Amino acid sequence: MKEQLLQIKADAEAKLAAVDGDAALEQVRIEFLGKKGALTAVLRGMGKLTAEERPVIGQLANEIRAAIEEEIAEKKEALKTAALEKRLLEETIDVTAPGTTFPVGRRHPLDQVEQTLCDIFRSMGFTIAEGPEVEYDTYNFQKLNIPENHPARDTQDTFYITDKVLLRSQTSPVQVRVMEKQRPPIRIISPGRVYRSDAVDATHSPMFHQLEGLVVDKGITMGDLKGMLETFARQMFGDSTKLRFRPHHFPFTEPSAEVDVSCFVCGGKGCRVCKNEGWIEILGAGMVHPNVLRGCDIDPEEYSGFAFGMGIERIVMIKYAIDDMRNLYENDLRFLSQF
Ligand code: 2U9
Repeated sequence: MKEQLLQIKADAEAKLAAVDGDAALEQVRIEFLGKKGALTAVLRGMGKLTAEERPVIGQLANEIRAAIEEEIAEKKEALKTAALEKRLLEETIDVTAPGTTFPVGRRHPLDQVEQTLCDIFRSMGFTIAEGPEVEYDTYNFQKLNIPENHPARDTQDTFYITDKVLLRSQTSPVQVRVMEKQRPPIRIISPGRVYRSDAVDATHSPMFHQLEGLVVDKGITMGDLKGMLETFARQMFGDSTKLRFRPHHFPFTEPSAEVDVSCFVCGGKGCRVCKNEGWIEILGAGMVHPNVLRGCDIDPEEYSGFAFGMGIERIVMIKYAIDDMRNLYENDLRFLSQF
């Protein structure tokens, strides 16, 4: 019987060594220690033993039971540790790996330049005025000295909502509205979207942005206009920028001029940016026409004023040497992320 017990122990140890999971372990426990298990079967035969043999075998059986129980407990612990180790290996987090980066947006170049322009004019005491993009024909044309059938209506042809209501072709009606409501001194700029029925190409778009300015007060002269524009141009394009005024005609200003800046890339020698001219046209300007002042109930004998206007797209294209305006509207991030 002793041999039988030792054999059971050896069998149990061999089977335990091969166990690879909790279910298999439980199988081994039932097989050796369970009610119908090997050890119980042996102990049932103890009745046949002599009185001297019984306590000896009994003790050995108890020792073997205890030993197998301990080995099962150890195996259980080992399985738990192995499972944890496996999980730790599988679920490793590399804290040094680069994280997920989220792209950060930025302002559109048109908006950046508009903000810069506004900052410069604000620093010279201008306030910003805004008005409707859907305008009356009267404010967009009539009050700007452009009567019906005037040829300027052709170059500023726009989109009509009705006979009398249209999409503004310039931001000038904003200034007219201010002049009607406010008495001089007036010193405003009006940035915003304008519309013209132009076909799309590298330098035209049916919607673009303008920034216009207006100063009305007693004794305002063309000298004030020149000085103010020079201060503006030097802040925008650099301290050594020179200005050139060429005579021009606008219905709403008299006299009128187109204004060029000396090329900020080559300084006037001629290069790709200024198309070998040395000069770059940036805006139009002039003294507010007496008819326009009168139309807003401001006496041109008492007051005078100057006005100017520029296309913001044009300024952006000059500043960044962009040769096709369509880049500014296509929202291609490969283009926009360069600014
Ligand atoms: C009032 C009186 C006069 C605004 C002016 C220009 C000259 C001008 C163009 C620049 C390029 C339009 O975007 S563009 O095509 N503008 O040349 N604008 S003077 O004159 C005004 C405005 C308001 C009451």
